[in-house]
Amino acid sequence: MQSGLAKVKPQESHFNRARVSLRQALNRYSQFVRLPKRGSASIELQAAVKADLDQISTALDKLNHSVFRVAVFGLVSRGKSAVLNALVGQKLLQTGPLNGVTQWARSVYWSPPVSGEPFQVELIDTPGLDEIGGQARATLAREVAQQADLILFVIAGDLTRTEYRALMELQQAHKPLILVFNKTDLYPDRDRQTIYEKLQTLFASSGDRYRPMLSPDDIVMVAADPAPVEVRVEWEEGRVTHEWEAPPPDVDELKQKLLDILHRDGKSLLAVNALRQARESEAAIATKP
Ligand SMILES: Nc1nc2c(ncn2[C@@H]2O[C@H](COP(=O)(O)OP(=O)(O)OP(=O)(O)O)[C@@H](O)[C@H]2O)c(=O)[nH]1
Ligand SMILES: [Mg+2]
Repeated sequence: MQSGLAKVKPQESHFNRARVSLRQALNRYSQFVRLPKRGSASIELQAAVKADLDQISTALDKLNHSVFRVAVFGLVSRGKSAVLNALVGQKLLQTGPLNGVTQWARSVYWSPPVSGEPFQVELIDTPGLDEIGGQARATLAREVAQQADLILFVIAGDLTRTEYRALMELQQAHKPLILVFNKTDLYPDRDRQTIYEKLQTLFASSGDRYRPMLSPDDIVMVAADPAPVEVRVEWEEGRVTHEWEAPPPDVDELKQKLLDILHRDGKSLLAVNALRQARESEAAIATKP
């Protein structure tokens, strides 16, 4: 006999359990904030707990609104901002040939067409990892990576040693990671393929704990802002001119990859990350006297 209950997908059940758990954590600790004790020390303590509670509340809001965060990292001028512009289909973020165009983390929003699941995707742009001072760079990268549900790492050719190290650091956030090989328009087909194959080989042996745990499937090739090409224009009267034309962005492979991940794992990833954040906030509350 068929059960009258609708079958709940595992993704949904993780998601719902995460919501219940976050709501319970909020109730548990908000009583503490609502019933203030006397004395200035306890007022300070309550203020500190309130900040942790706000983080749990933000995590719950993010779950309730299915906001999926994608953060982009890479060295200066690899085309991080251009990749995000190409995904949203608008030039919202400033791009340019000088190093260090992006100086602060900034978000743009993308509503991708995922059947049945109205995800809102927050795309977080960041400054080049080699742009701002050492400690500040590391702290910002760690904070943004912690808040993200997925990380894009943009390169524009062979992986440099600095990029390799940065990838290793980002891996510590334990988030799914896509390696985006941008500016492919600048390479002849054969060179582009050679670089791609080298990257695939580098990540094929991910069993080695000193190598980033990326699968070759997680490497995509894009041209977010292809350089203008000279085109020959033949006019009706027989006149021929040469003009420069910018080809449209090509980020289809990346878009498809993101849509697949959202569809397959989006809700589970949201749930896992919200719970992780709540656990960190609860641990922070527990350390307060
Ligand atoms: N040829 C080519 N140029 C690109 C491509 N994507 C970006 N660029 C150019 O590369 C330069 C840097 O692009 P940005 O998007 O500003 O790079 P970024 O990584 O955000 O740079 P910072 O914010 O300075 O770290 C710009 O002049 C872009 O037009 C591409 O696919 N092909
Ligand atoms: Mg930028």
